[in-house]
Amino acid sequence: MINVIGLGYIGLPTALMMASHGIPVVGTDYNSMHVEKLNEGIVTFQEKGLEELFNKAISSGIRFTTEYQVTDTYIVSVPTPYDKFSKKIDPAYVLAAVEEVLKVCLPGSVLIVESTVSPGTMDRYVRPLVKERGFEPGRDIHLVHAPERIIPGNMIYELIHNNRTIGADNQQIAEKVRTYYSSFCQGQIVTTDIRTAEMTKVVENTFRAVNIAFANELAKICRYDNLDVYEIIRICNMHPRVNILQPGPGVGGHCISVDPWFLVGDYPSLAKVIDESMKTNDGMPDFVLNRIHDIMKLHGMEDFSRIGLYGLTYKENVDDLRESPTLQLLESQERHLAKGLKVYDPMILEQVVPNQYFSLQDFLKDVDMVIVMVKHAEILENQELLKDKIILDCQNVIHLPGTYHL
Ligand code: SAJ
Repeated sequence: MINVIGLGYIGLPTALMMASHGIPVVGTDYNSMHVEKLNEGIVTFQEKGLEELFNKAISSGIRFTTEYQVTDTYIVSVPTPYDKFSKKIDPAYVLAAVEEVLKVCLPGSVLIVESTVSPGTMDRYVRPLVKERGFEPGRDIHLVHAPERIIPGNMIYELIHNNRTIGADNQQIAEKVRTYYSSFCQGQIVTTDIRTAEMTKVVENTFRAVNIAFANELAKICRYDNLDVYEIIRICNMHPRVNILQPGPGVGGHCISVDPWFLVGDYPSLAKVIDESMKTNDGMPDFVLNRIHDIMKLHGMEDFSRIGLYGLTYKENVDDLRESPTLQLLESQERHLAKGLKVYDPMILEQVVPNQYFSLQDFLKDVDMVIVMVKHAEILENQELLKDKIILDCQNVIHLPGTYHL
């Protein structure tokens, strides 16, 4: 039986996937309300295909509890926040989970950490903790790092089809862990050592962050000279070896906006391109705020009270708010002692910020200018509703005449 610890965005789909492929699974989470909901049959976040998978896993016998289970295999997928000042990872949740596992696990257990960790975390924090508690890694407990790669919005498909990496201290354990993942994963499963596995995960997200930063920088350069960045990217991408990503109002989510900082934190004098890229991405919400200000001046608008931000989530068609550019923009606005921007997001049904609306119609009634921060399907399908508004489209998805861009 596998005990999956942490039933969030990664742990829950992983647990459900394994359970519905014939592996006995118990899911553990310290949040009792969360566990209660799951036990009542309610999925805790929205994701394409998740509910169906949930029902399948329930009929296969998955259970949810707040208790750690006595067993021989654990998958830890708890959050790994980072310290905004030092840029270093905070492994506290991972270490707390490992401590709890050590209290109940059977001799010779396999402890798989799926949480994204900064390179070296397993050696620097997890291994010493295990030894401190009197366990010998490689004998009493086997440590593994098996980072996930699934993208919110297409998690279920990617869980099945993406290639995966398993980092272990020896091949025998790596092969054992491979059998669990290959129960559902149709991609290639590469085995390597733990430090390499840790580094690959962070490097993958850094690659994307740096490439998004390049697109964002182009947007700034093109704005300065009044050129159409989207047309330039479109033409450049016709070159067989060029593939530029899209500029946007900022980079959110718990991965691309966080993981690259681990490299900056650990290698400050070496990770220069990464450092600048992260600063470029983090500067985008302020760049949007400046654009709003410029457009307000053009239209003689003096305060923010009839300006609305469309979209609160970190990207389209998910209900995930982590590190969202809109939240960053609102924070920045507050720091400048300006307030009043109105906000609406069809995916967010609870109030998370002031001046938040819960119906597109009500929101549009109260604003003259709309900033499209997130390209949710709703706005793509209803763009004619914006036809009398001043529009700043940060996603290049609105085709109405007079629309402003980044
Ligand atoms: N974004 C842009 N321009 C682009 C693409 C994205 O501004 O051209 C923005 C998005 O709007 C969003 C942010 O970047 O705010 C990140 O979104 P994303 O969809 O690129 O990535 P995530 O964070 O949802 O998922 C990433 C994925 N990593 C990579 O693509 C390398 C996913 O595969 C990982 O599993 C996930 O991080 C993770 O958990 O690490």
